[in-house]
Amino acid sequence: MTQSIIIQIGQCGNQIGYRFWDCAVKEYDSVNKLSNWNPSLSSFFYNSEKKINPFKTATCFKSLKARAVLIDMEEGVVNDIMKSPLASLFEQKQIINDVSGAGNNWAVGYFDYGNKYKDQISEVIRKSAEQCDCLQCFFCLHSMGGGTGSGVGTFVLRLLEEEYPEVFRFVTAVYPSEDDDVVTSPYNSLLAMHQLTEAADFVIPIENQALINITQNVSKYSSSKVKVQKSKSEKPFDSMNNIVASLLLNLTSSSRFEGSMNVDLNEISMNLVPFPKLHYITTSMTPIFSSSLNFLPKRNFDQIFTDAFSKENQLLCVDPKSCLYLACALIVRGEVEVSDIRKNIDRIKPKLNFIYWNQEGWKTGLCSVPPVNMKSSLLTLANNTCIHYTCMDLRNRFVKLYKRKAHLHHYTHVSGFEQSLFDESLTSIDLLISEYEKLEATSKISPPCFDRLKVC
Ligand SMILES: Nc1nc2c(ncn2[C@@H]2O[C@H](COP(=O)(O)OP(=O)(O)OP(=O)(O)O)[C@@H](O)[C@H]2O)c(=O)[nH]1
Ligand SMILES: [Mg+2]
Repeated sequence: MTQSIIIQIGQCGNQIGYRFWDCAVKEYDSVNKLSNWNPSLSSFFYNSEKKINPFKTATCFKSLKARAVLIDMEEGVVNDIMKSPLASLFEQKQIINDVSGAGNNWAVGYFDYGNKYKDQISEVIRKSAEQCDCLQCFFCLHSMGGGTGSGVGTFVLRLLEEEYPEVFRFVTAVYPSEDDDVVTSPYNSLLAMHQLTEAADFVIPIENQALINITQNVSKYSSSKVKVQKSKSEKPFDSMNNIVASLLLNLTSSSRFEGSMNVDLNEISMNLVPFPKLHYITTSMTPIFSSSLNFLPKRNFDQIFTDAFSKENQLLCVDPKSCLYLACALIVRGEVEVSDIRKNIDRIKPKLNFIYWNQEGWKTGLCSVPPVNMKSSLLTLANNTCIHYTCMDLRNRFVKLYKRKAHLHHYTHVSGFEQSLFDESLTSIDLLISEYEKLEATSKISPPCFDRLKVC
């Protein structure tokens, strides 16, 4: 069994991380009632007191600890986690925080806080790594818009690249919506993206706008069926973050549960990333439902499959069907027949454009344990040229500010920051866009005609 460490950075990273741990505990509990230490737990948890059965104590998770590192340059979110019902999963020594935050400024996060906490971060990660017999992946969770998420997040990524070059670096990054309240978020996102392109192995970009659209669709659907009561403890981002948490649970299901057709994360990444820098993966998930709903829309597996390829279920505001697939991976969970998966791939394939040299570019994993309260689920991961529309959109927002040199001085006065970093980041995203465009030009598809942010 291999292990992974989750590194959650900034408000967004920690809030998503919290939803992940909450859902992970519930998922394990639904499978083995958490009455015994089960080896499958070791991929994301360890037992801090080896002699004690973690679940036989009155407070059942007493010695069960998350393989996590919590980093935030503000105190609020991490303090809330340490007062939450899941507090016992984390130890103070897994936390690095400061008080004032990085003020929505990548440079403050990367240079000021990165340098200030470098040794401490390195030490905490080292201790977590030492708890693992076979460390396979780091999962970094953060926003692209905030100063800590984008700045400290990508600083940590560089540190991992330097200190653990053999361990996979997965990043789940939340991209700001167009009406984001952080005015400098296009700067932070572009500066961070430059680092992600250089130092990550696999990036799952998620747009907040797509999460908002999905949650609105779900609540429209559910309010037409039943009156939904929001629980009092539910926070504003919770339903959006639950979607990201489910994605991570599905993505890691094969490393957490047995399965005859389990696929390793390395295998997935190997199949999905034909060129090292083109590692931005478009994802979709079905079924999606609100945590406050206790019923599910009835969808059979064929419908789930169709839904997964529709633009409404993408976690980016894009339509992969109208662009070019370099490769696609499916992670199916539940009691699903392999023949049903095959049949659906054959059904959907004629509707998709695959690059000429990888017409059979499908990788399928099947984990027999479904998500809680579901019979089956499907996660799609695609390396698709549609990502360049997201990049272009971000680039345009960046240029709008940069042309006027708006807010530039907040960055240039940070020690270590050179204005040339803005230009390098712009060149980096331009290269990425042109690589995807060149690939798209190898196929006959015409550019999609849609208003990207309204597709969902
Ligand atoms: N999906 C989601 N987005 C979030 C969440 N919290 C913040 N965001 C988004 O993240 C961006 C702001 O980043 P934060 O994570 O709050 O900032 P930070 O990393 O704590 O950085 P500083 O506060 O600047 O030090 C904005 O685009 C927010 O809309 C969350 O819990 N979920
Ligand atoms: Mg913050």
